[in-house]
Amino acid sequence: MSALFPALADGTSGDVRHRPALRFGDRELTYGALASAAGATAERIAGAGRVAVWATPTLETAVGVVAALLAGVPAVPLNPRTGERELAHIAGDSAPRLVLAGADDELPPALAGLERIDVRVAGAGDAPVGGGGLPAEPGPEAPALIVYTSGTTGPPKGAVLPRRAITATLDALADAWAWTGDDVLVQALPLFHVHGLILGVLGPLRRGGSVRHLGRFSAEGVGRELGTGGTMLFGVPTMYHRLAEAVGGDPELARSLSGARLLVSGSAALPVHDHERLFAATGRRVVERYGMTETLMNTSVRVDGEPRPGSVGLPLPGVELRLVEEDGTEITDLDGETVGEIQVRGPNLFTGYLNRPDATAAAFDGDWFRTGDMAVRAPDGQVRIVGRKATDLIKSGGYKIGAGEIENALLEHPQVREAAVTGEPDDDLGERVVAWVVPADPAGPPSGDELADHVAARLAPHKRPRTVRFLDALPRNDMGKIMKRALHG
Ligand code: MCA
Ligand code: AMP
Repeated sequence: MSALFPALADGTSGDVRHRPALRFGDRELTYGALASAAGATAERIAGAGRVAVWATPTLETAVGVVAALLAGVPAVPLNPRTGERELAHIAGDSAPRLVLAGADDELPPALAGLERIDVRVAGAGDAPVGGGGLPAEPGPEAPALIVYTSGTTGPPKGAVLPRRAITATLDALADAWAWTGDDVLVQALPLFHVHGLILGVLGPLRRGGSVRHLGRFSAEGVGRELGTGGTMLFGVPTMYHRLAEAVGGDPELARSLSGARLLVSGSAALPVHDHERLFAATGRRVVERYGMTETLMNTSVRVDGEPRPGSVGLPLPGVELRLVEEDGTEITDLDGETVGEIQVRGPNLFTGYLNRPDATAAAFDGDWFRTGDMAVRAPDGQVRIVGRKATDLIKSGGYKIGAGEIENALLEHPQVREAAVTGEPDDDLGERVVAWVVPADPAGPPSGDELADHVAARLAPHKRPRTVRFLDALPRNDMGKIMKRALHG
């Protein structure tokens, strides 16, 4: 009955029904129980315009999102750590009718006006999904998820992801990775972004396999789950860096990683040093894939391909990719040297930013989406990302963070006169957020911790500056524009 999740329909009968679908910590749902729990919630929300999902790393979030997809209701996953200002923006912009949450979750005032539906999974039987009470599933162009993502300036924008983008990307990855219902995915990613939610939860469910979510990342948890039946691991480079740090002194972890069928990294570049340390300790190569919230997955190293550290592989089936010069001409020479911006088109793309036709138009060159990522292509077509067009976008721990939104938050602090935000290389996070601040009173600047708390409370903890540097004045050019390149430690 579900074009997105064939196994859920099969879950109402036969063997599939008793197969594990989701496991978070020690709580598990079989396909039968998932069909029943998600079907019950789907019936309650069918017809609602749009629903927010309080996206804690729990069974309830996974069930809530599956329910919304079964009901044909677009879901907006919310980071439960989002600060008041950003949450008010997202709630106002996406205007959900309802919010799905776990029964024990406490919701913040910004969501007080919404009807709340508690997602129930405990005691779910394994009755057939949606006993006739659900509307027909919407078509492939219907919006499935709205995922908020940062730009260089202003508040985050909601990327509208249609159902066909989700099925296209998951099926292309299945082809590249020989991903089947026999796979048991291990992950510890947040469930309010594409990586953890679409690849990491909807992916296994579309294949009829299972996911084990750790709740929070730890090398020990990864070792335990891969050592007891997990076949695949998805993570951001920070997680692989932490595994590389731990694996040298932990033969058990090395054994677990060696035994996995596939280790996949994405959301940011995995440094070659970490690739090599993991290879030396486990004999396994981490496979990189490259995507974006707006495009879902564009390229990947294939499981049957030749692994090449530093490369994000080949365009996935159905994805067209080109490199374009500054003046818009396409680079046709695959020489491994000429750098151009990656542009993509295909069924994996979003339909646009919610309420932002201006930003949507600016993101496209005809029907090609401008990624802002700079890359070279080898003669065999392999893509190597070398940087980003915008220096005002920071990738920290795999999270995309716009410098502008942090600068605006800092400027709201009474003791801040001027502020500029940059990213600096960080072994663990890839990049770390650095704030350059001119205090209102040079004799009594605020503390770095106070400014970090200020940003964390308004935006989100992962956007807080990890380093704060005080200056008498920011370097500016003749036009008065801040010269960020002149700022460095
Ligand atoms: C610290 N904390 C604070 C403050 N300082 N809370 C409030 N105020 C403060 N001043 C809290 C945090 O909330 C958290 O709580 C704890 O301290 C540690 O936070 P943090 O330092 O941020 O964690 P970390 O150790 O740096 O986290 C590393 C991480 C994380 C686990 C790798 O960065 C992560 O989960 N990254 C995944 C990002 C991701 O999924 N990106 C995909 C985007 P507590 O300890 O209680 O937790 S999608 C995408 O990019 C595309 C599509 C793609 O290609 O995938
Ligand atoms: P987001 O906006 O959070 O979806 O992040 C998308 C961005 O993450 C892309 O535009 C890239 O800059 C970056 N990214 C994702 N995967 C990779 C990868 N494997 N290597 C390098 N950068 C990546």
